[in-house]
This record gives sequence, structure tokens and C-alpha cells, in this order.
Amino acid sequence: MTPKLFSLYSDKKSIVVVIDVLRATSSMCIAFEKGLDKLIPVSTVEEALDYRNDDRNYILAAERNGKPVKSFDFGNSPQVYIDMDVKGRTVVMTTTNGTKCINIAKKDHDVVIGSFMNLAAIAKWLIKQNRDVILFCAGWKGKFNLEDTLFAGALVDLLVTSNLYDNSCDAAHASLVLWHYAKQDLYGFLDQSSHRKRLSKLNIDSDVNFCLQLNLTNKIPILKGDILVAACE
Ligand code: 3SL
Repeated sequence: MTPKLFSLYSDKKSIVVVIDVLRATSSMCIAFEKGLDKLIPVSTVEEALDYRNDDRNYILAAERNGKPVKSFDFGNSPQVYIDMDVKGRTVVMTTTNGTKCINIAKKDHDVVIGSFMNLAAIAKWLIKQNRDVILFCAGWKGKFNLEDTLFAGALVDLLVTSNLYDNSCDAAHASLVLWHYAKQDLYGFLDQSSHRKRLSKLNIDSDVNFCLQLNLTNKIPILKGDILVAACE
């Protein structure tokens, strides 16, 4: 439920699904849906800037506290990828929480990226892997958040109803209860959530609606070394 808890669950063998639905992992999913070739998730702005003068012509994306970071090509809005031609390109991305969690998880685990946009696809893909799964909610600066927990609940629901998975964890059970409670109106349920309010203040509420769309893609961003590439369900 938070990055601070991750070490308690890390077992060095499960597949880890990193979840940051507002907005990092949604941006990643939609970018691959639009044909992105590779995405390099880095933890710091400095690491991202190191790619700037590379002649491979990277697209540089950086967000801190919800805002785009000055001198980068853009921030972390998933909607920028809709009209952008990213076919064959590589994005270097750093975000407040999501990219950091990917880099924490990759030390000991295989990592894939989940968001409402690839919910059904990632569930099917995980079921085929026949391995234990840890759902890693990015939260906000180490703290719990509602939106990632809701997505975790949606994924738990699909995994458990496949009958191949047993849910042996109270955090997963709580996320499932929350998902069942909220699934008819995710946007309304998040009305009082801290990150929806944060994004509202920045006038980017439309990103929240965008990120709550289910099953827009069957692409599953998967980490190979330090680079995310697209697998398909
Ligand atoms: O923290 C993150 O990784 C971001 O997704 C936060 S934001 O939605 O871009 O503000």
C-alpha cells in the first residue's frame, strides 16, 4: 500500500506490478499504446538530464509535485502522447513517485507496469506467468493513496476470480473491498482524495478522468534491465 512497506513484502522472486495510476503508470501505458519503443524510468532529474546531449534523440519527461520540470520536453500528462508521434522513440522519464518505485522494485524483482488502462491485459498476462505477484502502490512520497489502492483492488479481483490466485494478505483484501465499494464511480469516489485535489489546483483534473479509463490498451510495459519495453497479453 505504500513504498515504505515494500521491503516487508519483497521476497526476491515474485513479479512486482508497479502502480501509479495518477499519472506515471497511465502515461507509460498510453505511450506504449501509441507506439513508443522504449521508456527509461529514472529516479532523479539529474539522471534524466544526463540523457539530454545523447545523439539518440531521447524525449525527456519530468514531473515534480505534479508540475512539469523546467527545461524538459514535457511533464507527466498522459494526454500529451495522444497526438504525439512517438513511434520508434525513447522517453526518459522521472516522476515524484512512480519512477522511483520502479527503481526500488527492480533491484530484486521482475517488474511490470499497471494502470486502469491495461487492467484486463495485465491480469491475463500475470495469470499466464503462473508466479506470485506483489502489487506495489506508489502512493505519494511514501504515503498511502486511494487511487493506486483502488487499482490494486481491481487487479486482485481479476486474479482471485481466475481461481489461480489466493489472496493471502490483508492489504490486498482491503484494496479489494475498496474497489468493490468505489468501482461504479471512481472519479466521484476520488473527489476528496489528496492527489485529485492536488491535480485540480494545477488545473489538470482532465488527466484524472483520462487515467480512470479502463482497458484502453493491451500493452504491458515490462522492465528489461533498466528499460521498459512493451509486452502484449
Ligand atoms: O508521482 C508520480 O510518479 C506522478 O505520477 C505524480 S503526478 O500525477 O504526475 O503528479
